[in-house]
Amino acid sequence: MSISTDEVPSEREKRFQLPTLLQRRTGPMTRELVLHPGEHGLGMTHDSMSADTTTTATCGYCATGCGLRLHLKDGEAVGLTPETNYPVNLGMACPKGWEALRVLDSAERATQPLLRDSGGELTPITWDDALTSFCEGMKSVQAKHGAESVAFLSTGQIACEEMAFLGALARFGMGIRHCDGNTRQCMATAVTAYKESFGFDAPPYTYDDFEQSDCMVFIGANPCIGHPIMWERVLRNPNNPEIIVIDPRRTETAAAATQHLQLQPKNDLPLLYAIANELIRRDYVDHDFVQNHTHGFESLRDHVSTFELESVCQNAGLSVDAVSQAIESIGRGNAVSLWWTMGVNQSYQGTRTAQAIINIALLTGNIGRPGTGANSITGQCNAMGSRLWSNTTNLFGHHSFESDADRAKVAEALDIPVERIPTTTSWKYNRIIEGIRNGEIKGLWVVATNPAHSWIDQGDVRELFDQLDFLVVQDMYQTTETCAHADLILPSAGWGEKEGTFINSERRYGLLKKVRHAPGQALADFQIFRGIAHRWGLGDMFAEWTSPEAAFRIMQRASRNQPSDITGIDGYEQIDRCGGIQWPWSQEQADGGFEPEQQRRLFADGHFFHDDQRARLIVDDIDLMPEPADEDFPIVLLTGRGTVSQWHTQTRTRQSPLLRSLYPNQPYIEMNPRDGDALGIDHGDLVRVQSRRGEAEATACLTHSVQSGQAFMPMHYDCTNRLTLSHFDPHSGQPSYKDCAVRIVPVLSSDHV
Ligand SMILES: Nc1nc2c(c(=O)[nH]1)N[C@H]1C(S)=C(S)[C@@H](COP(=O)(O)OP(=O)(O)OC[C@H]3O[C@@H](n4cnc5c(=O)[nH]c(N)nc54)[C@H](O)[C@@H]3O)O[C@H]1N2
Ligand SMILES: Nc1nc2c(c(=O)[nH]1)N[C@H]1C(S)=C(S)[C@@H](COP(=O)(O)OP(=O)(O)OC[C@H]3O[C@@H](n4cnc5c(=O)[nH]c(N)nc54)[C@H](O)[C@@H]3O)O[C@H]1N2
Ligand code: SF4
Ligand SMILES: [Mo]
Repeated sequence: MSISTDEVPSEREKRFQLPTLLQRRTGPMTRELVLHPGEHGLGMTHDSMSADTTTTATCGYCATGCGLRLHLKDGEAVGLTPETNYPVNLGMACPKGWEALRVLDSAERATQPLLRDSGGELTPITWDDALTSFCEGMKSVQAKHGAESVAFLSTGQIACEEMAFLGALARFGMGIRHCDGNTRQCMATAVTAYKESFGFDAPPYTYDDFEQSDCMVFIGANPCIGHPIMWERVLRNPNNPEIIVIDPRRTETAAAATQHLQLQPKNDLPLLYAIANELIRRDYVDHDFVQNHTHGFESLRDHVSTFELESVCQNAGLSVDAVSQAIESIGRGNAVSLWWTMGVNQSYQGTRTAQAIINIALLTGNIGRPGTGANSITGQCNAMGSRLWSNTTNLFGHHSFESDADRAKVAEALDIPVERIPTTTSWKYNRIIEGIRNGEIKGLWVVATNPAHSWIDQGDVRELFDQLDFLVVQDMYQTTETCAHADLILPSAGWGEKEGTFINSERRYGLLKKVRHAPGQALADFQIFRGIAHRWGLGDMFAEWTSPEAAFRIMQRASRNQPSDITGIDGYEQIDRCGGIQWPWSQEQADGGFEPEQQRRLFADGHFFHDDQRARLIVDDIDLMPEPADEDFPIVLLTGRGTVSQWHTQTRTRQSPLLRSLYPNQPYIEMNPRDGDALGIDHGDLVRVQSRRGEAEATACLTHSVQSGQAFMPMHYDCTNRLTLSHFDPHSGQPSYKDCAVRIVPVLSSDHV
């Protein structure tokens, strides 16, 4: 097969660029605000534009999944505005969304395949040679070290269809045994917690819940920065809700809340157990719900009875009155929703902490009704897609590799021999890294993630990549920290340059559209996988995977009878017409010509996905922080998101001059003024941050938002993970990025020549 780099839009592509289907949901065009061609961005002049030159697509950054209206000229997007009719964002977008087109035009884009030559230089080659190099390189590693010596690391930032293709190609076709995604760094804890508690990885909520609660609890979540449009939905809540934030920092979200429990880091689990204990003691339990729909109440009650409020508050650095007030708000609320993100997931006891949150929702019957739920907020635009379709730790479509029936079902849906499907799950991310370290993994394929910046405790990660026989990096940009170590770089199209679906945080499939030609010879990941399948000799096996929508139909077949069943979706056109479609939407639900409602939540009937339909109340013992502050390293380092305008390792956001102007371009560390005084550090001073593993230079930012004895560094600068400590949640394998001990010393100007 040859790959055409000069992609002529297919008939169907053209159809999706045409407005007719897409305009049905839009309001009067006079309300449309658009930008002059070439002037997309914030603060530009607005003008009206005719209806037949726009289309909509889902944003490609965070899991909020905002709808963006793209303004086209000759089929190419020249500007964008937030979509007013999309049920997610209702006409709002954050700066990253507004600048989504701008970052596509950059000298850092990977525009042709590059192969490292014998002199160590990355040299341009043709796609034909790149496919040959890829297949010969990987096959020779497998021949020398065994089929299992090749692994891949993927992402929550490519389309579902691409994830599905990669997972099926690698595991069923190429015999790759070990693979994982950056979602391990992000959502693994929520997945494990939900699976154990509910019987399936099923975030139950819909965004309307933000507007329907009368009490909302945010635990380890800073939506003002990480999910600003979700926060806008909170602000639209007409019930004057209690907003309780549990976070060791006084974040933007905490400052806007009605109650802030500013606990000492990693005290969440005892605190949540103490809250559960008090809810039981004060009889705020929904006894009918607990009796009819849960399992494990007695053991939960006995377990939490030992978490007495006074002592827990003392250890957590909280006042009993403040926690008591929060308990009353939760207990008395009619519609209480609990939301968590990385402050919980990225913790060495994250799974049990997430389940302690779920327990509170179940105990108080706050699930399945408007404004309720135990709700994990997802990070990346398609982390939810990765959870269902990446074929890494779960079998295609969230099935089980270990189950004979599941393997047979997936084999039939994909029309492949069942023997092709492995019978065990893959190693987790940290074990793959360990496998490189001890020589078990010799070939690595990295797709749409940048581990040489984002993986915990960088230590020798970059050296490890150099030890590999063959490292392939498939990315939009050729300047990432991981690309610097690649033997082969495969240039990819990005958001806006290809099609497929993303699943947002509330389980909504939204569409990704091709509204730009990718630069140079860059190709959609889907096409790259197709090229590899053919060159590897697997053309017949993947004959049906001709386009993303063809792949979507295969995925639909595999989804049948799963809680995430999507057999009722007619196709991409219906997803577009309906403002996205939340799973499940099964054939059964659609029968009779029904269209999905725009806001649907799970568990309205109190039936969970375990065989007995009951949710599990799960409790466990408390673990201690493995590296607490001590005399040598007296400060606990927290890490996370810094600003709305920075995305992760900044490969994308740094391409926009506007976004760059909205955030500090150099690493900084937030520390308490009292610690600054004690250490002789002023606001703006350069400091050296040292942990037992490495050091970083950063500008000191003295602020009361962090407590004395703690400091905060954003993850967007590659020095941050030189400090972090490799430790993981034992159940989910998720890295615990937000707790390690450091010391901070001033850098004297004489140190710098
Ligand atoms: N602008 C922007 N938005 C993003 C991203 C981005 O890079 N930039 N990334 C996206 C992704 S992939 C993700 S996963 C989400 C993450 O979104 P969030 O999870 O909201 O972001 P973080 O800043 O990583 O962590 C949240 C909070 O956890 C707190 N925390 C640290 N330790 C503890 C603790 O022990 N207990 C408690 N209760 N809290 C603690 C931190 O102080 C921080 O305020 O954001 C998404 N949105
Ligand atoms: N210390 C610390 N470290 C952390 C965290 C933390 O809170 N603290 N958070 C963790 C979390 S939650 C996450 S999600 C990770 C994120 O970590 P990464 O996944 O490493 O970060 P990104 O910068 O999003 O990397 C995505 C890469 O994919 C490329 N890309 C984008 N779109 C496409 C596409 O369509 N195709 C292809 N082929 N490439 C594409 C981008 O250019 C970029 O290089 O970081 C983790 N690391
Ligand atoms: S909130 Fe998230 S999905 Fe919405 S525009 Fe911003 S980055 Fe995109
Ligand atoms: Mo994430």
